[in-house]
Amino acid sequence: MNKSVVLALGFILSGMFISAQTFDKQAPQGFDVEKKEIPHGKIDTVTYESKTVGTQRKALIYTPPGFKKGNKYPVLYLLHGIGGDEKEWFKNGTPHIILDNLYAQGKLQPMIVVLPNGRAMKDDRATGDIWAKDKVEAFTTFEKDLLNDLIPFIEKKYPAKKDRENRAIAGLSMGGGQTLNFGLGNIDKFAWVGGFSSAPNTKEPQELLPNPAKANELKLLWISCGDQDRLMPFSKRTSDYLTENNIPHIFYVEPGGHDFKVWKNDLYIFSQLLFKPVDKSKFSEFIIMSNQ
Ligand code: FER
Repeated sequence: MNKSVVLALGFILSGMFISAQTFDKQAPQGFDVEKKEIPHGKIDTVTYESKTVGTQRKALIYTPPGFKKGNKYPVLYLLHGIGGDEKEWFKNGTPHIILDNLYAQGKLQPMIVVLPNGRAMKDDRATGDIWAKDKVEAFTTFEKDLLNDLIPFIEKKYPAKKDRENRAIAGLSMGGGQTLNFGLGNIDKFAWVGGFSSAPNTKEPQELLPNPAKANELKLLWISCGDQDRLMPFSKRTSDYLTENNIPHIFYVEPGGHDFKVWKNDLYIFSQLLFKPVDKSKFSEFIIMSNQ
């Protein structure tokens, strides 16, 4: 074979290899184990002024290995659950380790990940009665804080791409409900939406998406849940409504309950799809990995 044929073949094969459409069905063993020898991203804590709440609020930011202020990056907003705060993902989900490992394998589009505190109230700690009415309502208030305070802060302070196609939102449980409510309610702001084990705060499908065809403007609509999770009905009713209305989406049902084993796996799979070309005809291949 001459040199140009070899080069062309190599190019085609590597393209197949790194394509967004080759995906793991579940995270392999060791995906969340820290590897000293690979490049690491960086976690920072930032404080921003919230006009919505009237306080200074905190968020964690993960910037990828090789991060350069001179480049521009897409941004993923990754939300926590009812018992958590801005540190919940970091402490229990180790996104920095999962994503470092994926970067080392060339499996991610470089992105900034923002871990906000989704309980938008003056005392936003996950202490006392986390089920109290005002604390649960603060998860609704967070929509304003996110859109009007946090996103503008991030886009001013970090080298972020600012268009909807470079903005993703995902979250677990209460944060999954927030993701679907805020993401589908603001399709002009987010093109990538991922609800992991979404909680009862998820709006009813007809309220979530009164004009279902609008969701065709999304690059990716992801709904996932553990097959043993008692909150499954909130994911299933949403997916069913989308299916009835012919809206392409991923409904990823995995073995497991309502815990970080599931959410770490979700982050592993979901993050690899972000900010890459999408083939919606492949979405059905994600359905049901459970009961094997
Ligand atoms: C509920 C059950 C679960 C609920 C919220 C949750 C507000 C959230 C769980 C989580 O975030 O892990 O009835 O109502």
